[in-house]
Amino acid sequence: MSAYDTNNIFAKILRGEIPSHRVYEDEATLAFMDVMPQGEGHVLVLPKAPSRNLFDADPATLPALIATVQKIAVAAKNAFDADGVTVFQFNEAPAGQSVFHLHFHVVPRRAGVPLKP
Ligand code: DGP
Repeated sequence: MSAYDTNNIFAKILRGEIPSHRVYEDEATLAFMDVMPQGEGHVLVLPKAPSRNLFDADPATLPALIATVQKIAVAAKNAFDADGVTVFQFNEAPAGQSVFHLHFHVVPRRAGVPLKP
């Protein structure tokens, strides 16, 4: 596995070097809207700690991360009057990861509306 790249796009967003539509932030995590949403209200949730994905993440950072995923899932369900929420996460390119800073996808879902590819 490659080392963490400090110039990945989410590292730049975390440093404020490129814009994002932030919806939540605390000392350990950040959440912002996905620019290529697979559904209305698609949010990305990141730890501020630099980890490429779950394989190199410090376990100590994970409780705060999953707590923010839960906050965003509840808020997104309410904000979009959703019937449910899909949460997913990829590790390494063969598994679908394209940005190499650990993140969770949180997507509000409506009955009968599939995710966009
Ligand atoms: P993945 O690494 O496959 O889990 O997905 C990365 C996601 O990041 C993808 O849904 C698109 C999104 N994305 C890529 N570049 C940017 C960006 O510059 N800003 C935002 N907000 N999202 C991005």
